[in-house]
Amino acid sequence: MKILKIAFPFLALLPALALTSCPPAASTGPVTLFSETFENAYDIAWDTSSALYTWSFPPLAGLTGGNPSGSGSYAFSQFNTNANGDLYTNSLKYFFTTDISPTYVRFYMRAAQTDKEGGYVALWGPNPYVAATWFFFGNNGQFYARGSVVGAYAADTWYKIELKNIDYTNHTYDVYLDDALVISGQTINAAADAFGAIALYNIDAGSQFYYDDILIQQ
Ligand SMILES: [Ca+2]
Repeated sequence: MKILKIAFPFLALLPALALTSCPPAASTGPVTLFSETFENAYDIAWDTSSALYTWSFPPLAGLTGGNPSGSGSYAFSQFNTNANGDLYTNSLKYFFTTDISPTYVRFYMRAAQTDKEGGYVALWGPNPYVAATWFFFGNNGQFYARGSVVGAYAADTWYKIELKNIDYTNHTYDVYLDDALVISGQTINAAADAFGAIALYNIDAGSQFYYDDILIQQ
């Protein structure tokens, strides 16, 4: 009887032990690989070595219009005072600790004008960091995603841009503007089978673009 009394409580624990010893169920939610809200200046350690831009964090309250930024009280402003020809190598950039293969990228953008090129969000492939794909505002009032027109844009208006279904086998993704699918199967540079860095930059002198809530998930 003594043995039974001792054994029974132990046996009663077996189902719990069996459950905890199982491998965890596969996660069904997205995993955030990168997030920048600009709520306290920079959330992450960007490479800010370039001296070609004026960078600031203006309150969102003074930046109305369009699809409101995702959250928070501050945005990021990139103003270019230099002559044309600023290169993406002089951008605000961040090199991922390890190469990433996200399936979803989201950011909010606002242009202060429609006649200047800039507001780039570029994703580079792994080292040597070939440009994999990029989004920007053209100097003709049109959005672009790696050479494809996304649509017309207005000044002083926030837009929500999403890259979905990023496919590293076929090197394609879908572009959403304010929750509407605008380009299906946009291409990524075939040499890039992952992303090694992200860069924000302008091209034209006197251009100002606002960014907020950059999110990269897998
Ligand atoms: Ca913010």
